[in-house]
Amino acid sequence: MQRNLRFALWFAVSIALSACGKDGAKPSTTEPGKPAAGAVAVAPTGKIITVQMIADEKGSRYEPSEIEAHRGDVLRFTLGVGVHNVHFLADSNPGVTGLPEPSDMLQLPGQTYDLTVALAAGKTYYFQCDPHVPLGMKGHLKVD
Ligand SMILES: [Cu+2]
Repeated sequence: MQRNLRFALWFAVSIALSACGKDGAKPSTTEPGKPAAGAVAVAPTGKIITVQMIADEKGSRYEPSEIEAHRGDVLRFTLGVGVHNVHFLADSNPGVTGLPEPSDMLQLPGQTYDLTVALAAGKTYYFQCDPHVPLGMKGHLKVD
């Protein structure tokens, strides 16, 4: 009887431990950023505008955060420090069609995310970093 109880206890603990082991990192299911449905292809201008994504004692931010670009320019978001993304939020860009999909989270220093400007000219668009928008990590893209 005593032996059976001990075995039952061992068995229960083994199951609990093996269950814990399954809680490891799950593979990401997010897909790389791709143009939203309906986005119109634009002729590349060959111009690349680098936007640093930074987190330090001054806070989390884009540098620059106010960007002017032409259709066909490439915004090259480059990770400096931290984990950041770029999201042109539909709620903050009312009435705009063809907003780019949110980028993946950039996690490796030096990692880049290229976004070809395909939004309509003559407007200013809002974008943000989803985890850091409460800390003020947001910016505007003016398309000329
Ligand atoms: Cu961020």
